[in-house]
Amino acid sequence: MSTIDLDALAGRLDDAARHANATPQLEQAIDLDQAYAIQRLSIGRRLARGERRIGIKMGFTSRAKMVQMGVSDMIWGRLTSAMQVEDGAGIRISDYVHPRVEPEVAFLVGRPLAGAVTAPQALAAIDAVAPALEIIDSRYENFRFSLTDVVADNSSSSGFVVGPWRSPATDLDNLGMVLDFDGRPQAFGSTAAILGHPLRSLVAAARVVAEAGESLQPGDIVLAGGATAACALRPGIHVSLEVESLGRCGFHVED
Ligand code: 0L1
Ligand code: MG
Repeated sequence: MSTIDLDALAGRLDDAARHANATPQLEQAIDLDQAYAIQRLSIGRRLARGERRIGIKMGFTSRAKMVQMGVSDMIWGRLTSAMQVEDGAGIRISDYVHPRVEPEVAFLVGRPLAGAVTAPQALAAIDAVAPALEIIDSRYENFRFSLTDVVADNSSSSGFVVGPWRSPATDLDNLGMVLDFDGRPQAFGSTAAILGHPLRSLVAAARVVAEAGESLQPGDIVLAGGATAACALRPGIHVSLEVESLGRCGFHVED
């Protein structure tokens, strides 16, 4: 039986992300536990370079995303300080392999949360909610990957923008979302597309981090997942998201 060098695979994915160089899909068959181990080791390299872990992202939480990527399971990834883009700031397209953007909702954790929790318990643990954009950038050549490949690659998470924080009492049920490039709508969605209600994603987040022996801590950000299929970014555009009752956030893409 051949041994799989998880740390070497983590290093390969870390290099691909750091230098924006596409890498081939992983050659060896790995299981989901091994994929998450590679993700943890790969993010560990970033933390060793001084980045801070500041939360998690949930992925494949909408039917549109599952259909776009041909999968049926929810996945998650880790957010680090270097991934956060200030609302209104710019990104350089050359820092990414083939970036896409998707409209999301973010939660700000106020009290520790982990394990099997109810939606009211999850709600009681958050301090704020906000409109958010996730920049996803699979490090694999031609955006081709298996479920375990993408999990190992931090579930394609590459950057994110969080808009103004609002009261956690804001009703997140079925809020309209419009993603536009230069004022032209690219995708329309609803918060209801995120597992029926974004709070369900927070409940799932508490469960998956506990399964990994971790927890959500005060100050952590949880990205609830894309409400629409992701849209490819190109140089020179301004990206903006408007979420009903929550407000707006955005960024621009430099050459
Ligand atoms: O929904 C997600 O954020 C998962 C992203 C992974 C697949 C992709 O790169 O589109
Ligand atoms: Mg996402």
